[in-house]
Amino acid sequence: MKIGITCYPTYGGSGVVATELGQELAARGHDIHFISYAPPIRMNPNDPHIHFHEVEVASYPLFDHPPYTLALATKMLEVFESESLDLLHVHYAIPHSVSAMLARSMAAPRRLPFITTLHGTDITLVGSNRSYLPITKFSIEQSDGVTAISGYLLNQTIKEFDIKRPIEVIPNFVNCDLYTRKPQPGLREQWAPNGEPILMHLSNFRPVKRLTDVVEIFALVRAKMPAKLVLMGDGPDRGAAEYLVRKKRLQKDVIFTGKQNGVYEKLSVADLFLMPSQLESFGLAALEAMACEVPVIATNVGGVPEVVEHGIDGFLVEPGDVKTAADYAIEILSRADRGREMGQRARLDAKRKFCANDVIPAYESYYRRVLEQSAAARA
Ligand code: GMT
Repeated sequence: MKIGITCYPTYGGSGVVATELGQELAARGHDIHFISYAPPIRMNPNDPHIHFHEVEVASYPLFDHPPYTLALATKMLEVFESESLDLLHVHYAIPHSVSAMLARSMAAPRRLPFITTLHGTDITLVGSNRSYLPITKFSIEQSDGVTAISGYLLNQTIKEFDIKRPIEVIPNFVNCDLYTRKPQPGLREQWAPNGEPILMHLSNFRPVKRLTDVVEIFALVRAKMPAKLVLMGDGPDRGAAEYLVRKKRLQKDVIFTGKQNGVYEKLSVADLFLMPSQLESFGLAALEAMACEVPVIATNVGGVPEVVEHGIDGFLVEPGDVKTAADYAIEILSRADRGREMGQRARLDAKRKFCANDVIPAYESYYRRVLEQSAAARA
């Protein structure tokens, strides 16, 4: 198939899922055309089945906000025509599904079906905002296919938007061959020279991630035992976290790595992964950690319980309950065998439920179904 994929190319779960999906599909022989304002961060430009089409947004003094949605729709149509795309798959409803809807109208009477994948804040925060709700609801209803990345998100979408159309749950996934415990040589010694256990967090440091709770949890752990904290990623709450680290005099034990590539090699040196988010409709970073045999302490919110099984793959706590999270962390870290055992079970669960080898064929068969339905509707 020839598939156009649109996503946010920046550091964030939906962009990562869209890019990994494109790469997995390319490995299965499909031609993938990413359409966005910049190449997605994890995109492999050397794959002959992967192509990138840049959306150029012309500026003009009159435009306080250059109309990206329109430039994107035009580029989608252009790529459909030049590459004979079979379908468009957009990740994150706002504004991508609106652009796809416009592109499909412009392409008519030729067929350009589009699928929208809902990821989380496009529904739970942004989409339910008064300015965006009607258009998001409309573009979801108008999509030829809609998928949600967890059962939780499916239910939220139905509830918040009163959507009557079918939505398919296709969960996020991880490449289980790539995401395996394969530590980057020398990294553990660099981060924890005296063999201290390593706690890790990976995100876009947005307020929803509660990054300062990660530091609070670590401070409680560090008060009881030697340990190191590695914070991977970057974003708006980095300053607040750095301030808290200084205030608690933890500078020697906390490492800010910034944004990283090849995160599996870094996750693989961790003994524990922390994800104390206010809300997660899935929690992709937790899944990536689990695949690398790292047990997870996360919050019992949104779709997280569909990913992390309490007491098996790690532990779930209520948002803001840093004390219980720290107690669980100490329980895991003070007995190395406990952490290893949980980590191994976490990998087994990640493989059993969320392996790319199983999830990508679910997308392929969904694509085929949508193409058949849209052909039948036109006939
Ligand atoms: O809001 C974010 O944290 C980023 C957002 C995104 O779309 O980039 O993440 C959402 O999608 C991820 C990939 O499907 C999920 O793993 C995250 O749980 C989800 N975030 C939230 O629901 C807050």
